[in-house]
Amino acid sequence: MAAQQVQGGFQELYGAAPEGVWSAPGRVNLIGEHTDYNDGFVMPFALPHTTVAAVSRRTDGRLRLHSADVEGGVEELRLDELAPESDRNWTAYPAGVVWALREAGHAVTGADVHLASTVPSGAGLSSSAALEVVIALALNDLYELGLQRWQLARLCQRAENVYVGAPTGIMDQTASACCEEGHALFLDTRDLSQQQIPFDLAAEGMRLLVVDTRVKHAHSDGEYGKRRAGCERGAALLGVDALRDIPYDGLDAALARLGDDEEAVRLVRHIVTEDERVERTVALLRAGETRAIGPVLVAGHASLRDDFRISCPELDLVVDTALASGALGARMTGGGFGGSAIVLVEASDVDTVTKAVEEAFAGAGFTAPRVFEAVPSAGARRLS
Ligand code: GAF
Repeated sequence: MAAQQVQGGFQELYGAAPEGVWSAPGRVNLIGEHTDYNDGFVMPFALPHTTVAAVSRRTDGRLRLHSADVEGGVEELRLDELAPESDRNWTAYPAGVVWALREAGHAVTGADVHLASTVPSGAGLSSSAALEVVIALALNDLYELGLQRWQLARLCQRAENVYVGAPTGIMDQTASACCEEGHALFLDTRDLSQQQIPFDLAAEGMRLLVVDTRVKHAHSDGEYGKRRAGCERGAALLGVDALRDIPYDGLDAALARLGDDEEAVRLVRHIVTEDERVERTVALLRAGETRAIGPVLVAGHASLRDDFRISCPELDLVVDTALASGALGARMTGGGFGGSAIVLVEASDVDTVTKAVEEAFAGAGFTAPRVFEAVPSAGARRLS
């Protein structure tokens, strides 16, 4: 998305040039799903798809919002009237960030905003986090708040949890705020410590495809919250603060303690094995054994499908078809119940695997998927 275009759009709407233009990317998660609200490990990377915001400050306590991607004119909100769960529209995300900044004591007195995005929405690629983070970064710069990237991510998560009312973890906002080009982000969600892991598949003759199934997912729907509550219940039954505290070699003992509580057994098993899969993926990448992460991705999908039960027929079809047509690995990515899958392939197999998935979808009578290559890209930044 070109900065000049968004800058020009701002000028037309508000009659003056913006003070600056910022961008924040969507993400895909390589491995580590639903571990972030269990204090566990995740490993996302930023997409080249971004949300771009042209922004200027205001001093009159008003927030004016406009998106090139949404029908309708400028939305005007009063800062002193912002209230959690009062808004069910897209404006809740940027307004929630302003609310969270002010609630944390930061003197934000208003803003004019014009946005445009190339992050597909409802595809499990964190369009909401991109929208939150671009606003947080812009206001942090313009109001000279001095907040660090991880602090901006926390405030954005608070906006999403409290203002929007979706009980998500910290992965997506941190990915959008902190990822670096050519790297995946190994994030410990307990203390937000981060390691940038070089992840350049092209140099090794591979590609990572994203397959957007076009099945829309939504986090505020009840199933995500039910999984989260179920994990918290599992931790309480096992007497730990979070499921992160169950070591992988203590899993069998923990499951034995849960007895015939089948629901808790399934959720705990997914989280504990998924944390181990993230650590194994990091070790393999560090050892230069990139192709060996394929089976780890496949095991992650099986766990999400069978234990966590958040896959859907379209996601399973992508994974099964990709593997049957020669992919090195594949799994659903993100919150689940639709959205996207990722597929690790040899560069020479991209066309074969893509065609096989498209044909399988047509054969099953599903909406045609959108397939694109994901290249680890830059995190949020100021463009001008
Ligand atoms: C969604 C949430 F927003 C994240 O916090 C994370 O829990 C993810 O689903 C699943 O790993 O993207």
